[in-house]
Amino acid sequence: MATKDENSTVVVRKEQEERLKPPPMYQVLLLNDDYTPMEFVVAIIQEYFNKDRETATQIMLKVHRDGRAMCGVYPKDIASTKVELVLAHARKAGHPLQCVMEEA
Ligand code: TYC
Repeated sequence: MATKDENSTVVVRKEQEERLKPPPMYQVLLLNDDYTPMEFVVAIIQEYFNKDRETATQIMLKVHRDGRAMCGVYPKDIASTKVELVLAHARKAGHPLQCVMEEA
């Protein structure tokens, strides 16, 4: 078992690491479904993930083929906002498109 001194050292080291560590980043992914039109997904990727039409099309096709693909990597609050904006846009248009975030 660690002594009190060793425990204090462990706590201080962890606090220092947390202060120095860059914040965790989150990848935002789109998931495939059978109903959302391909063209709608391409437009979403262009609008919310700042991709050109060619790149957006490649990402959409990867989702269609593999079931999911990454659209970008962001700090937590930005990733979360993008997920909410994409879901709100898809629901308003009547599409079941799913968008999720995962720690990178
Ligand atoms: N699979 C959809 C279709 O065939 C296209 C699609 C692509 C849907 C990507 C969702 O995230 C998605 N219309």
